[in-house]
Amino acid sequence: MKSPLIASALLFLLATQAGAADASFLEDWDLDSDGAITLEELEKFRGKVFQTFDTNQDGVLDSAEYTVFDQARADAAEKNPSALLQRAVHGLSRTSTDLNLDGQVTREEFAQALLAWFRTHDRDNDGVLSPGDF
Ligand SMILES: [Ca+2]
Ligand SMILES: [Ca+2]
Repeated sequence: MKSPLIASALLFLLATQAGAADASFLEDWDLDSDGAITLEELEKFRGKVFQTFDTNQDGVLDSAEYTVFDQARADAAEKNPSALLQRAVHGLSRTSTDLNLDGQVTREEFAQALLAWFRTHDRDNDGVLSPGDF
């Protein structure tokens, strides 16, 4: 009688780790909620993305892991339709981040792509993404 219960508890834990935990921090990457994103906030966001979505912790986001990340960004943008989140849905798609097109996004690729994305949107080049930038 015990094992089905344990199995469902495990499934619940796995589902929670893979899914529900993700979207909230995507809404929170403007850590001090002032409507602007600094490079420092971007770096923290980057670290959290890898920690959260690299579920097998091998240092790359593979196709399945990236699909979860895509879905989490879309969900977050739906819940909180800020201009920044809308930009992040498309701007951080794997076609932008998988720079060598091998189907996997490494930490380095993600860092480069995120920085490029930041620079593209930081129109006045002050190192801060503020509402005037997008
Ligand atoms: Ca991985
Ligand atoms: Ca790659």
